[in-house]
Amino acid sequence: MKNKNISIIGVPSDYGQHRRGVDMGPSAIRYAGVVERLEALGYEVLDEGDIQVKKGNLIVEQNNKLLNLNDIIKISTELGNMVENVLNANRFPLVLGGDHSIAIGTLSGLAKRYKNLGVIWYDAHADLNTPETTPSGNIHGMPLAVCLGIGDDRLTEIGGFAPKIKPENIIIIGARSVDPGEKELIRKLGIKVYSMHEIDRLGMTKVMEESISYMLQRQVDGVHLSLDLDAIDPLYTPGVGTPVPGGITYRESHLAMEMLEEANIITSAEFVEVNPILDERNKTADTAVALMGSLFGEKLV
Ligand code: 5AB
Ligand code: MN
Ligand code: MN
Ligand code: MN
Repeated sequence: MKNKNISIIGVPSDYGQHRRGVDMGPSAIRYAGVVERLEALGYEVLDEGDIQVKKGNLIVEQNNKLLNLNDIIKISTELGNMVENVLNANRFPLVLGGDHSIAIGTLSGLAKRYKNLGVIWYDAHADLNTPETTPSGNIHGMPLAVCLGIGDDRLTEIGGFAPKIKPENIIIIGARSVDPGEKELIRKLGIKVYSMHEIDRLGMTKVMEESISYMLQRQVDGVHLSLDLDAIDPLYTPGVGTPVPGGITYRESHLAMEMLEEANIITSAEFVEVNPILDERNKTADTAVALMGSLFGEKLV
């Protein structure tokens, strides 16, 4: 039975990376009509508002391997609590970013409820860096590693326990910019990845069929969709901080969302990295909301 009650949580944080403006992502997505779109599909949508994020000058220190660590700890802790409350109210958490570092908070809340959580990481990147491997010091390149319990303790222990997820319960879809340390971790942990190569070769239909059966085989008790808008080709989503050419198309992404909806496996979702300052007339937020439409059951005909 599908959860017809959705709670929207905005996380206006740009602390996980260098490019300002991604803190306005939740506003851009609201402006693109997320509430109306989901209500039209028969959902009861409650906008819980935004997590408190302090605004000010970002610290840009040289040789810092964990930029804005303290702010990210604070935001993640609050977001984790919020997600936990939403789950306790039997509502579907729909988190709007903000840069991808916010996934640390989302997953810390989800992991309190789901002990065998599946995660679909839809992204051009693997987000598996650590303070040792990061080329940038940006924490938005680390959240998947953090949730696996790999990295700085102050991040991995958010919520009071680690790890939040198991490597065999993760599927990365859309990868095409993966750092050497991340590749090593993928191999070592046996994380399942459908890179652009597999998407080209198998087609999105097969990729999603396999992904869905993989999750069912793993007997997960929930599946979280963490969707970084940079998974999609920058042609359709130019408003992201780290665009990589050669991405997933608009239609392939809709197909992926439609197949997840048909399989009825998604129990929470987050849409991240929408930066309206870098965007063209809110195109990226519009794409995010259109994809949410498909994820929540919109039909073309
Ligand atoms: B995103 C890079 N791997 O660690 C790094 O957008 C990019 O959340 C990370 O996927 C991109 O800085 C993080 C080079
Ligand atoms: Mn990315
Ligand atoms: Mn990401
Ligand atoms: Mn990015």
